[in-house]
Amino acid sequence: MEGPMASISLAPAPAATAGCGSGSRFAHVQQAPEDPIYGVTNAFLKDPSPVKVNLGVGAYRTEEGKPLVLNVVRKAEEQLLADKSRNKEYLPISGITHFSRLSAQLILGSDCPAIAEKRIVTAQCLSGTGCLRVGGEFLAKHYSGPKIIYIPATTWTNHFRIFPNAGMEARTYRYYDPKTKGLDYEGMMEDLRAAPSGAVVLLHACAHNPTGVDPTREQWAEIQHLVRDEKQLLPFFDSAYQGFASGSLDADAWAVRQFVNDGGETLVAQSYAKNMGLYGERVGALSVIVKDPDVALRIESQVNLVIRPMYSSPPTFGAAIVCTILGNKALYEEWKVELKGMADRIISMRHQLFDALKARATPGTWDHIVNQIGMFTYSGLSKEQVEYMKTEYHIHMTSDGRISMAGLNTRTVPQLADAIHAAVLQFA
Ligand code: KET
Repeated sequence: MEGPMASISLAPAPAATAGCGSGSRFAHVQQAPEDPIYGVTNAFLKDPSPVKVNLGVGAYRTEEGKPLVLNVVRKAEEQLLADKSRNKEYLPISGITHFSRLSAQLILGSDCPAIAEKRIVTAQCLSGTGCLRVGGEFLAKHYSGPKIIYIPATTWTNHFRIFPNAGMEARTYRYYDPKTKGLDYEGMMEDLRAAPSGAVVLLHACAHNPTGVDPTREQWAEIQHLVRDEKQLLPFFDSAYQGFASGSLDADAWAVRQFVNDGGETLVAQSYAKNMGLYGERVGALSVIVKDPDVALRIESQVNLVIRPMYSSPPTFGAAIVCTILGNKALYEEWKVELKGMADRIISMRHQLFDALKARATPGTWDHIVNQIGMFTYSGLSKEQVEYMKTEYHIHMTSDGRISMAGLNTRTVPQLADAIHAAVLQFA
């Protein structure tokens, strides 16, 4: 064998020299592929251009291009720091109980029967990703149906790793139709209909990432009928953008509430990364809604048993911020205004980009820029076009053509429009 592998013996090393041989015991480790989203940030950081723009990761930026800490978050932090009775004890395995209750109310509505009837288990987990991971492992260990999760064929790339790592088999259902730049509704229904009865189905609660394409309310009703009545699938909602899609927390929770309020069993992973701007604080809530309060109690014990050997218990500060905001009427109202401000700025970026492309008479149809929902525009630009825009215009985005609209501002819209225009002409 040639190269760095050559010094590795595949035969067991003699006991006396174990661990002290000439080569590394890890020399066989292969370079992992870069994460499709974090990789964009890395390339952006390495780009020396003063006009570089990062439209990769879904993280909100102000009109000045800066990360935003919400005012309500600052106020909550000040209150927490001033409270000298606070300590640094471990939280319970499933986090702050008050946080869990407030989170369940936020996503399901405070009048949700499942909450009143104690048919819900909510655990504070490490942001949306942690909720999906813990939920996935809980299902892999305890779900009585097929341990298969159906994921949209185009989705947040991490879904494809989270569920197999948790022990679930991941399969896909058709979701996005590149021809119409809309929902492949027929394909989705056909694939879910062909799934084994009782399989798990991952649904984006709103503002589907990366496509920005959500089912209509009529389509949701038919999906719900298929999931509940025809196939007895188990819905697992990923809610990473509540409030970010429309600016309304209630409107963006509509689909989740429809499913939970029909009395069927449902899982929900909630993230506070985007809607409270708590990205790095890693705050989220996993809810398992079932039919019976006794079952809920036992599930709680098993969710704890998933968490305890994984990271023992969650961090305190981010969840305390969320509790402070959700538990105080004035702060809660202020948060809703700030959240709407972020959603509105993103929507205005959509219109500015659309107008800028129209003004340049860029070939193609661009209606999807204003029609898609949430943080991203799934532009339809090819890998080559994305690469061209990076080298020629210092615009960084994921290779699937996803544009984080939250990373744009009035100053960078013309630069992006110029780049798209040139890329479209270059690779017509
Ligand atoms: N679900 C979806 C659909 C999602 O887009 C994200 C993050 C998450 C879950 C997880 O977020 P968390 O920070 O764990 O609460 N998406 C953006 C950031 C990332 O890739 O981590 C993104 O797509 O850019």
